[in-house]
Amino acid sequence: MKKLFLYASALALTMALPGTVMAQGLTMTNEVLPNPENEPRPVFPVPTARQIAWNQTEFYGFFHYGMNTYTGLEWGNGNEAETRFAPTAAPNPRQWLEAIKAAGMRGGIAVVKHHDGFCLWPTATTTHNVTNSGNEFGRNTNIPRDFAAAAKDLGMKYGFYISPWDRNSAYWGTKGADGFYTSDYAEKVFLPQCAEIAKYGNDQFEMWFDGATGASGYYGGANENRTIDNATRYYDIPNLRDSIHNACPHIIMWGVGGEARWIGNEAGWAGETCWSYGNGTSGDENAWQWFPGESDAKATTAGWFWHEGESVKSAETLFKMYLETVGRNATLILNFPPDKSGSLPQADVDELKKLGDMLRARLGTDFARLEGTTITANVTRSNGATRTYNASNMIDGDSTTYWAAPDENNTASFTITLPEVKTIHYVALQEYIHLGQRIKGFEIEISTDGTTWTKKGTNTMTTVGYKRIIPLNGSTSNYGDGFSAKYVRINITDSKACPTLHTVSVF
Ligand code: FUL
Repeated sequence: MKKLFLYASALALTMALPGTVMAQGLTMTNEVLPNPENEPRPVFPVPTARQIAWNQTEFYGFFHYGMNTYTGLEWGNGNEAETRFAPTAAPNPRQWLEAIKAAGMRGGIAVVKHHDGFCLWPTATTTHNVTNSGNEFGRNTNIPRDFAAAAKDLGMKYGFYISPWDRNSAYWGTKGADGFYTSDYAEKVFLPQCAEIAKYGNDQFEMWFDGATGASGYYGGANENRTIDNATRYYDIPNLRDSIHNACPHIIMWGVGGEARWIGNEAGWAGETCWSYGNGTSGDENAWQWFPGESDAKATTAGWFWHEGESVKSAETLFKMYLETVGRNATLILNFPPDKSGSLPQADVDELKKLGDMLRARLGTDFARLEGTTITANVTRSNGATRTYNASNMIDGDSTTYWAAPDENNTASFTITLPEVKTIHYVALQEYIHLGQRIKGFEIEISTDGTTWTKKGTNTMTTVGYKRIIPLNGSTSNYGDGFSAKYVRINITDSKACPTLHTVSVF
């Protein structure tokens, strides 16, 4: 009776929907879904909403401060006496954030526990924390509390680096009688620590989830070598990520967390070809998971932590890093280590100000947004019920409106006409990545009269993604004298599907 009923209802469905196919008891349909806005179909993979918001942070600071600042180590062993943490003044995260804000950074990530396990806030999970430190400044330190409060006050995004590898904890890397790793560390230490931190602010934008897999350490006095074979399995990442998202809905879990990737070097550059999926400097055009790149780099000459005698890299060097990361579809997290006083050295603060001035002077005035600038495209998708796909959407300053080509066009060309001849240095493009990263090749031509055109840019103008900034002289290290132009033409020569762009800028 039951069988007969199922058969009858399947038959009814088959007759009701044109193009319906029956296979092994499953009903599949090739019915075309309504698309009143005539939006292009997405090219998968596509980012989550929190990944898009994370990408918009673009350029942010990194602050390595803690026990190592006082021992001179880069990786503490985990057995350092808590009293060695003795700041010479009250640590001042607000000063860190003000300094990077002056450089145009939109947020920061503070280390609150490094591999040595010393916690920079009063925690119930271990005695290896600030409450047992060497002086009053140390005992009153609470970096997550003060960092989150200052960031909110300054209108900046914030996040934390809580090292998963903990060379102090007795629980880290332990195995049960059955020979399998236990979940003790994640349950008794790591997750409770994340929950404690979330009390200082649950709108964190990123958690740095380092992939270190162990080595020798103190481990609660065991003083032995401990390693884990697979960080994703050991930390039970899918479940851990869920728990962390429940506590902090906007967090992108970087690295082993699986939501943003390491760019593959610590020198501040991404590949000119850079997909937001796959791994390493260039990603992989055929990968299946959205995994955008973040480049972590040191702004100073020694380690991640502060060391006597180090100096800060020049604004010009840091600007080059910016162009080779933010300008190549990656984000840039730039490290500035606070010194023993718990503040950034004045030389770092001064260089950050110079960098900010340089960024504003070189990339602060978009000629494409000038009154009187026009833009035309050789192909434009037809309007939807409320959306248009006009070329003018690329210069309206609104990242939610975009230009798109019709489905049949994987190549296209558009021209920006400035109100008058300008000296220009850079062109920036931004894809509407909600619908996936699509562009695979493009050219830039400039002209003063609209008749004679010259090709400009670098040798590898392939991917665009969230943002691509092209130096028209082909150099990321030499600003140069610029080029005179009234017309800028972009030819998209290859794309996975009809291209979409929400912004084009000319600087
Ligand atoms: C690495 C760590 O081992 C370094 O000490 C530093 O924190 C760097 C940013 O990440 O994996």
